Amino acid sequence: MKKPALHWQIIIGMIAGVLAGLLAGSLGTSAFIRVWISPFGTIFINLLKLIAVPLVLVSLIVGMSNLKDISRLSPMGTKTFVLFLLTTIMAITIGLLTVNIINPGLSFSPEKREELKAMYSSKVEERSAMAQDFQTKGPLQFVVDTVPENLFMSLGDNKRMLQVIFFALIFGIAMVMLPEKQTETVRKFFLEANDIVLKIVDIIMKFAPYGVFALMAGMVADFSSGGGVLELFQALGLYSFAVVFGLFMMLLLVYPLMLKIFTKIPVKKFYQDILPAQMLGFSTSSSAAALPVTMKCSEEKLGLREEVTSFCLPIGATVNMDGTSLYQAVAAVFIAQAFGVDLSLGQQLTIVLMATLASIGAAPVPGAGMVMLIVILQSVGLNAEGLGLIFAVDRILDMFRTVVNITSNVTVAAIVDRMEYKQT
Ligand code: DAS
Repeated sequence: MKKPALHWQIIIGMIAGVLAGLLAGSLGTSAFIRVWISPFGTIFINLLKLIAVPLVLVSLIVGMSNLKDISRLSPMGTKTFVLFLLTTIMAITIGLLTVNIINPGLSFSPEKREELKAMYSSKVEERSAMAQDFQTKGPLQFVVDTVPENLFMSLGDNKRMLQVIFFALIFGIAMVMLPEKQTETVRKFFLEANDIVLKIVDIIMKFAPYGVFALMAGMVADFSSGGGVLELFQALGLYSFAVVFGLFMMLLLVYPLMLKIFTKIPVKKFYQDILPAQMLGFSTSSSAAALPVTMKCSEEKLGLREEVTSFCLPIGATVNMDGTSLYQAVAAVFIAQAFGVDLSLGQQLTIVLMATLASIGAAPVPGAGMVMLIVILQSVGLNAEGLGLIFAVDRILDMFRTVVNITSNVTVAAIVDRMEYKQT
């Protein structure tokens, strides 16, 4: 019998994982899932992250070597960053509109607020420390962090993806500036290395359905056996609806409109072609882990040029996180509402600025958006205590916002590709 296509295998793995998690949660055997099933999910994510850095390094250098002359890079870079900023601000605006219409935080009773603050205060402290670090260094810290002090340290840490990109860009620029004769051996090396890395991606992806099964079973089992607080779930249900509704507005309105205006790619084909990357982003909650497949779908199915995808996608995975910025806007207002804090328009505009900076600084790994949210809360005078309200559903919402992050990056890459190569 012919095996179903990879994304169907991933969907089957995901559904089986949810059912296994629910069964374990209801039978009280979540410990079995955590001990014997979840490790395979971790191994799968680690394999993808293992290949993310070599892939970004090699594909960017290969992409740069395709730029016949250096003059191509600046127009492409300018178009890319303007589009990144445009989509991020649209995402945050949609997030603020959605949360101010649905008002999820107003469904809490006063006594509930006290109970929830006590329940979650411990978890919030550890994240506050990470965000405190960000605060003391200031909002431009992510610019300073982009310039690596030691390449091998950068290669060794997925959270330093921006530093790997920085090195790959300057390496590629220097290579293109030298006469082609002088660098043909190095160019050939990186071309062959790129083929090998993509082959490794193929091999890893054979395990995707099993890895996704393990990830989903572990996450659902934890969630349902947490003895959830019913009232909390009602408010969290509204909050989650506000986030997911805003994210779907991006997927169903903003990106299709941008594709129609700026490219000739049919929206249906676009979403069919990037579905495996979206599904992987959904189940791993990591744009970095899904990056290898995102690049593969963009080049092999959408037919985008390598010099565009290898420039836009790795950088986009790190600095262009529309889903994350939308979520941060909704979460900040939800927390303010739940704690009875009225945010002025000025404070909501501060959220726009901080959510833009925070989504640039967030790493493309699970839960990154949550850490940066503390910075936003503090920028509008809300204490990080509020994180406790949303801690239980963060991992689930992370899956949806990662899909939007990935979709936004491919949309921008498709537009830049069209603008750079008019003849398509
Ligand atoms: N999980 C992040 C990503 O990989 C998004 C987030 O944490 O908000 O895109």
